[in-house]
Amino acid sequence: MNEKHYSLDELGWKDCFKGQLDTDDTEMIPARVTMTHKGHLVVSTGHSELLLKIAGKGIGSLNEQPTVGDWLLMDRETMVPVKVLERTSLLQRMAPGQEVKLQPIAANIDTLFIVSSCNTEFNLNRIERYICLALEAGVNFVLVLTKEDLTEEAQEYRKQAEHLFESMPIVTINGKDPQSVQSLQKWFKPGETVALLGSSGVGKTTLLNTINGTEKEKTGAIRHGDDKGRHTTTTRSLHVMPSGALLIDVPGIRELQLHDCHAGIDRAFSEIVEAEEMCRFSDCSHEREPGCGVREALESKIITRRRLDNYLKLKEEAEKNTTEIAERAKRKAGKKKKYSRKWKK
Ligand SMILES: Nc1nc2c(ncn2[C@@H]2O[C@H](COP(=O)(O)OP(=O)(O)OP(=O)(O)O)[C@@H](O)[C@H]2O)c(=O)[nH]1
Ligand SMILES: [Mg+2]
Ligand SMILES: [Zn+2]
Repeated sequence: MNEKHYSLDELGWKDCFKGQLDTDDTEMIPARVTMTHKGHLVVSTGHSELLLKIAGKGIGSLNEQPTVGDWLLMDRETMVPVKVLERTSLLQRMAPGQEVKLQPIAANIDTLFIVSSCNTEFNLNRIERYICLALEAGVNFVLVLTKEDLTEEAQEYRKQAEHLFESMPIVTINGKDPQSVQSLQKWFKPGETVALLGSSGVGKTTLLNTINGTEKEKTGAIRHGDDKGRHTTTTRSLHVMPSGALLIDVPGIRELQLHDCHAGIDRAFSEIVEAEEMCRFSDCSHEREPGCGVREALESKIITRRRLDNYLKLKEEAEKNTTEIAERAKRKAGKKKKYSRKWKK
């Protein structure tokens, strides 16, 4: 965050958060999580920033694991966080690695920018994952295709993506060009929070810098040959833009594994759900059963094999992850993380 002072409204404070304060919460001050990094959080009250360390036996205990964009209530005297306010939205995924757990990505988001590039990183199945995530979380979403300046085929990429979700706006840009990123301005309303999500190297931080008119945040060249990024950004951070909107940049996502996303998946693949509803048997495997609506829809080209396969894959994955998380929650019931605090400035 910058050194400037902000009002709570400028940090994205809304009536729905205010409405959560009890009359005896007058000793509390709200603060927004502006950065998370390896066991640390930075929160801002608008006037000061505070570094919070997530510690095993720290002071204070929170009802939720906070993430960037969250609003916390802080004890005015001790500046210990006492509560994570109920979120308007939460983007979360299965944490990468062996351990079965959820990882909150960002909270209180109004619009998600799904960032992808006009190169070999572009992948319809992957974009569909982000669409499911956004639909499940109930946030607006926009597909932002970067690096249009490096190809003659930007319009081809756009055309392919147009079939993914009818009402999804698609913007092709050169993220390094201030003129080009102007086309995103309509989503930058004062106090509204926009999150940038996508693979490493697609240009999330570049976009942030261009919109901000600075080179403040570090960016990194992608690899020649396979267009893969080098995981340059390692923190999740929230920035106040010149327009008054708040922009969240996060590290590139290697694998967006979905959890408990059934409603989102069904909405993202509504033509497949409709075809399934035509199957004679409710547990139809769409392989050999008579009266299969899905096979019929495939034959008459109402649905595509790629979409069907991705839908079935995502459904199975969400089912498996939801079950595993529920089992783990049962085992871990009762345990809470502790927080200690230290003034940053
Ligand atoms: N020509 C061109 N280069 C771009 C564009 N967007 C990003 N780049 C370049 O792509 C590389 C990666 O950009 P970053 O902004 O670091 O990508 P990122 O998505 O933040 O990557 P991680 O932090 O690793 O997740 C940098 O060399 C940028 O200069 C674009 O629209 N056009
Ligand atoms: Mg980055
Ligand atoms: Zn069937």
